[in-house]
Amino acid sequence: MSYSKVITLEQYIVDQQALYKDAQGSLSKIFRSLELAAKMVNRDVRKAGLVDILGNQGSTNIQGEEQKKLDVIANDIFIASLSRSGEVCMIISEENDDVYYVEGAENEKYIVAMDPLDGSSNIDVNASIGTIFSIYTRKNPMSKPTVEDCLQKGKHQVAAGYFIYGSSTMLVYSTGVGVNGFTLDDSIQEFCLSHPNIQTPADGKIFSVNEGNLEDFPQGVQDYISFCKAKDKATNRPYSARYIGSLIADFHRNLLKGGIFIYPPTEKSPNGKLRLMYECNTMAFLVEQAGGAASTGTERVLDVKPTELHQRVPMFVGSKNMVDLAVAMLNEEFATAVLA
Ligand code: P6P
Repeated sequence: MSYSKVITLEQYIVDQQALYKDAQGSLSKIFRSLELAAKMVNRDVRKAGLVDILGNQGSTNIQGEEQKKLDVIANDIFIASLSRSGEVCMIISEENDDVYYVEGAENEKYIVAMDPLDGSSNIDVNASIGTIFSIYTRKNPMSKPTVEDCLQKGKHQVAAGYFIYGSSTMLVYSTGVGVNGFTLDDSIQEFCLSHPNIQTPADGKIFSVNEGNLEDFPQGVQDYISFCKAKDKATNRPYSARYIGSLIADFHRNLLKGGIFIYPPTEKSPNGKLRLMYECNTMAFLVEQAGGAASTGTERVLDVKPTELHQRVPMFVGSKNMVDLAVAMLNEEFATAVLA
């Protein structure tokens, strides 16, 4: 390896900060706290099979999902590290019913929404999992922090990204000027720039959806899945079905290779399963920065006005042409229904 080409996350952040004359370094401090927490969670994830931290915590979160021990540990680690940054006033977490107000940070302007360990059902089977985060600023930092400050549209994110604890550990993030990927070099414990300026292909040959729920899906979604499976060499079909059951892993693969991920409404989850504030908005921000698209089926994900912290929305996300077609087929079905 030519070490002259190594750019660490720290060096990249400093270089980026130099581009903004009024940069105070606040966002940089938040990223450093995220990086430290991710290294600690990565350490625990890598040894999960060796230490008795597998299995259930015996508690459940607001989603009614059993909390795995690593869920809780990751949540504690990220909250502690973000609180120590001195820049964050509120934290929204999948693992916390209510907003976490950082003590002594009432006048700070940053808000972080996160899923500390997404894909937790895959923890015990050694499949890729990850941490998802979105960062906002408060419009009026001198006012008392409130939940209303948190309920902002995704298009107002100042940064978003994820850590994926997979065959390698990566950070993929954007501050609104493109998407970059950093891979953790365990030998020096540094995230190094490995995927500069990620652009997702406009078309792909992968579709990711849990077909176990097929009968629940709107007819337009069923029609799109049939389209993906139909034989047509001219349009590279049938596409490949790839579904890991871990949003970060499915999203990351499709981001790099091209493809579409769909979590539609189902009987069990009439608004879809994925949470707007710390799953859908994050992926929507990243994918649009990489040239892709993200829709709820009726509107752009980033335009949805949140009404509650753990709100769920359906999501079609990935290669722009694939998302556009899937949404058109869904609305074709809606249009037909309306006209009928
Ligand atoms: P299903 C993991 O629990 C998660 O929130 C996402 O990471 C993943 O994409 C989805 O749920 C999988 O849900 O219903 O297909 O098992």
